[in-house]
Amino acid sequence: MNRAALLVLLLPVGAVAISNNNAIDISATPQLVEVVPLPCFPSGKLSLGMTNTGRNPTVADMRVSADSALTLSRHQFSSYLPVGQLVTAPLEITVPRGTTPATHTVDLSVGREHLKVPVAIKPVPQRDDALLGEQAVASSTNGDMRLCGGVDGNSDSAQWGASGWHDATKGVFPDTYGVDFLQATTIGRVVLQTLDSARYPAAVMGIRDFDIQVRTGATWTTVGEVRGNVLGKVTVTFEPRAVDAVQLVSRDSNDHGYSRIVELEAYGS
Ligand SMILES: [Ca+2]
Repeated sequence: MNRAALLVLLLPVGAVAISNNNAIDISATPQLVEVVPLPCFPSGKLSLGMTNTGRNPTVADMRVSADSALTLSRHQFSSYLPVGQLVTAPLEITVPRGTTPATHTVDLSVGREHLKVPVAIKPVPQRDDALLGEQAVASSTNGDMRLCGGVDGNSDSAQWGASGWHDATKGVFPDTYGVDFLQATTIGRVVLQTLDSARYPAAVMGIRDFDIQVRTGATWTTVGEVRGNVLGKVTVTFEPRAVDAVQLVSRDSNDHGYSRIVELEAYGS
């Protein structure tokens, strides 16, 4: 083979290597993801990463795929990549209620680079709190907040931004927040945890006036009324009964602005 032929063979190989982003490292944290088949249960969170290990900045496209059992919040992660710097993006993985426990895989690829991340579908855990992880229903949800934030099992006001809920109708009441059960569930105690932190005390920012209502068939019944609350945690008890839904009706907050819930819980007794 003469030198000209050798160059013709080598040059395209080099070009292909660059266009396939062979200098991109793929990473994912954690390395094993667990998913609970409940609509508002916090699980299935993965941080996708790309690191440019080449010599020049570039733009890279990560393909994100999985088998049909898994629902992915994104199928692509595209980013400008400076040299030597980890760039990340969140991926949320959910599965429908009733999905059989098993291990699946999320496939990440950039050019010829691949990474497979195992995803373990877990059984639904035993829950004393009948609202935990169930699909929340609200009159409105502020754009900065998550509808699931009030039933995700996290009642830490310090993590308000990631794990709280408030409505989208500032200064307008009532607001409602609750859960529709899939089947009648016995409830006799509801616990409200409203925003209560050193910076934002309940007496300043929390829910002040509220009713607890339960629904049987199409009929809502008020089982508790609280007025003038200044506490972060309020428990409302009533005679246990089988109900189809539970909701909090917020009638005012201490700042007369938003209805803020860090966690709403409901128990049989
Ligand atoms: Ca929460």
